[in-house]
Amino acid sequence: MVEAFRRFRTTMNKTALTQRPAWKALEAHYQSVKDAHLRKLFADDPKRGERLAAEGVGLYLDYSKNRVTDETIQLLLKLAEECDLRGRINAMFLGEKINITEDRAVLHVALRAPRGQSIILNGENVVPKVHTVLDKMAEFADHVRNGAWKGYTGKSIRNVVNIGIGGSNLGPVMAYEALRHYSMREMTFRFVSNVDGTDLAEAVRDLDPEETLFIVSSKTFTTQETMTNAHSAKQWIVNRFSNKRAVADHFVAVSTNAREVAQFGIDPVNMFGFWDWVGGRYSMDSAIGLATMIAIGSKEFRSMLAGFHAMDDHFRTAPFDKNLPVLMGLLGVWYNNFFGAQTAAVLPYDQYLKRFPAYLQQLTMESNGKHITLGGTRVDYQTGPVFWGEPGTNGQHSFYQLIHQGTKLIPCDFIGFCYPLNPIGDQHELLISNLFAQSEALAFGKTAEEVKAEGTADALVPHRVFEGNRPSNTILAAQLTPESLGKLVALYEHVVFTQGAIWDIDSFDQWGVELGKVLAKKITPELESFVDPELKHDSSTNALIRRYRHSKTRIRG
Ligand code: G6Q
Repeated sequence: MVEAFRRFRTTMNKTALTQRPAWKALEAHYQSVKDAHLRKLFADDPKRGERLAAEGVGLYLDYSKNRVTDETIQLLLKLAEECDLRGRINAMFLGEKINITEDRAVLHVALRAPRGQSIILNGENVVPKVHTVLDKMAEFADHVRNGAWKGYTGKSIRNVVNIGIGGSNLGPVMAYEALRHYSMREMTFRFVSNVDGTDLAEAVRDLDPEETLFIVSSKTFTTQETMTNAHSAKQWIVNRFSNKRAVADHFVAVSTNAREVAQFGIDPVNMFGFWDWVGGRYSMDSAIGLATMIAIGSKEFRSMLAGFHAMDDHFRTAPFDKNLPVLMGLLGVWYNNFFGAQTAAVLPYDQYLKRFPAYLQQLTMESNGKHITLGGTRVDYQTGPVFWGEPGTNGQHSFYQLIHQGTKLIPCDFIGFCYPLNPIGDQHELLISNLFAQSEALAFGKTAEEVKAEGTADALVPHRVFEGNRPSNTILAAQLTPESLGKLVALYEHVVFTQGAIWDIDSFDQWGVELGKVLAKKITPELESFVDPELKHDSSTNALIRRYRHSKTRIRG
């Protein structure tokens, strides 16, 4: 690791972000455009809506409803150059150890590289290894889907339960929900993550153990929540069959830790591997996607990978002014660092994408929620915003009020598909007209004159005015397919990358999750122990522990 830091320090451009000429120019530029209204920007440039758009690998990005001028975009692109975004992209694709605090390469792009491509890491081409695992997954998925894989009593598998948390859960569950339309409907898929016993209990309560397969998904195979749930699931199986040998027929593992997998009782033959250069939140297209592959089949899974790869190529090769992830990443920086926006919303107008915002929360916030630069100093600017969202149109009837008329600026990403997967009457037209209407209303609003002209009583006029000038991107794709999902996820992965490069942070570590884990380990035995003087926390934590013990004892009786 020391070597990684040394190597990095000699190559890094030491100019602090806020001292860069483009940053300073953007600060000055912000003062001149901050009050410009989208109404005027559109009125002055009738072609703006077509001009400020970009298309890549079948995704159409309309970024015209952003509070930018051509000069803003030029300055943001200049900032990207000054921050050597191009160099950082190349470094990632070349397998350099850009995750410097963990001294690791960041090669999720290799997970979707086509057979025959070469990506060299430590002198070895990693692409063949990726395809060996994919082939093994495909063979296994086929066996489960066609009933050839049998449980302990000889019955075929009808239920698959993925046990994993964080990156080993959010990607698989998001992808399963997103691609449910393509999934094998005769089978049931469940995803257990929380150490709260309710999660496992509710997931298995109506399942027949004879027909249930557990996938224990854990890169490390030591994560407390996952291993606790996996051991409870193992007990559920052993209790049912009164024989430990049943474990081998009802459990497979996805991990990098063969030793722990074998110790758990899973035949290492049924372990699907991946590598330390795949970060948890970037792993849904590795073996961590096994549940997804069983659900949709290996052909569709590979088409999802092709979608990822197409976006990787676009990100690597497209000029920055036509590069979707670069443009979106820079626009995010513009609002985060110049307008002071604290949050960003993602609003997919597709019910299948209901877990997409939760997935993006981890991707964006775990990656860019950092306050130390690659050089080891504290940043003097804002980094990653709070990311949140819900599918439309549901959100319209809850939190959109605040986006339209609240006091906070919330840049939004609207996502829509032109062809529905479930055409029922005119419902899709209603859905998409709502999407377009929302971005229009946010941008242009409604003036006091317009409200008055409708005959509104004077006292009500201010309440019914929409100021507008609320920025948004709209991303349109033809249809939600495995391939378009791959493109969409890769788009956001690279948006995160772009922003991390600008903010000069390590988007691939997650030290911020460690402290809580350590403290929880210390507290667990204290909840059961009644030797009060042993409590050595702050007075608040001590009081909470005592309160918990007391209440639990009273309920237990
Ligand atoms: C993601 C993080 C984290 C990780 C989980 C699960 O980037 O590393 O969310 O995925 O902590 O870890 P395991 O897969 O090792 O159980």
